[in-house]
Amino acid sequence: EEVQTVNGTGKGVHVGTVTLNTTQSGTTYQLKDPSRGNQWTGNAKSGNALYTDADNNWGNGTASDTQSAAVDAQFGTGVTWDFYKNTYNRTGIKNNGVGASNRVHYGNAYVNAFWQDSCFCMTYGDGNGNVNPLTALDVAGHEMSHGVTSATANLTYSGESGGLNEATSDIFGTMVEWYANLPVDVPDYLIGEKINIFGNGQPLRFLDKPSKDGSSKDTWYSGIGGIDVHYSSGVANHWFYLVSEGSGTKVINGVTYNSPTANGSTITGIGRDKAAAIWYRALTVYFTSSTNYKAARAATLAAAADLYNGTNTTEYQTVAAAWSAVGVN
Ligand code: ASN
Ligand code: ZN
Ligand code: CA
Repeated sequence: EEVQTVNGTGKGVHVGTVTLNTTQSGTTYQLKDPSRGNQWTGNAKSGNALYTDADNNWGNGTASDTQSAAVDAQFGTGVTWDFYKNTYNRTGIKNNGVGASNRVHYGNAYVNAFWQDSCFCMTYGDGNGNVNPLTALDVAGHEMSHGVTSATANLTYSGESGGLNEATSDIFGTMVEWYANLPVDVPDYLIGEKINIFGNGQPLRFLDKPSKDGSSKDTWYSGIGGIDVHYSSGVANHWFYLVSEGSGTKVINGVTYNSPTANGSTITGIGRDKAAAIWYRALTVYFTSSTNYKAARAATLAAAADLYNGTNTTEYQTVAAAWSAVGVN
């Protein structure tokens, strides 16, 4: 059977109307992207079978339509691929050109999503009431970035290194959302604002002041390695926001942020692109599986010196000041 790449269209629950590179096999289309390592999406309700379609027009944007969450997931893997490729020249999660896969509609009203190294795949639930699929872009970027972490520093998923692992996914999940810049998902420094995980519209996490979620920590303390990694991540998420945007109150795309400093300092941001580039270099060059917060400070300082011409720079000093502002000295 002759196989070729073709341009399809889709309508997702979260991403709206998008174009998708798909595969034509005979008279059938497959939700598989040969231009990005054959990344594909399957249906967990059908043994993770690859989605196929007769006219290459996928989904109607409603959660009740089985293809719509698949459009979100497939588009999310595509944007995440493009983000890593075009920002860091990383070709796929393992930087080997191989695409990952997605499984959508997992479980019943399952309110989570997860990455697994074993299948090189992400799995998404349909969320509250089976109408809030976890397939939003920041979640997709978060989950795929767990794959990048596994393939690089391999930060152990417990203790302080576990918090750094989680923060890495929140940082790059956020960067993926900014990279896509969709009109229906205006970028922010929030995680999970589109998936209504609590049923009241509150985001899952807040990067400017992580404690807004009621559990995450804004500041490092001895013993933070003993809490859930999704809460100890707050210290690095807070660091990322401060380096990007600075301390205090700021309205960005209509969202009001208010980022505190634990030591009373005032920080001026250097922009998210530089903050993320520093984190990416630290992750891929300096972090190891056992990196803790103290070591992350040293690693990001080394990365900033590499990228921005030494230690006598605004970038280097902002990295240092932001760590001090979150209690990592
Ligand atoms: N969605 C969660 C995460 O990516 C799943 C988990 O706890 N591993 O962190
Ligand atoms: Zn995670
Ligand atoms: Ca977001």
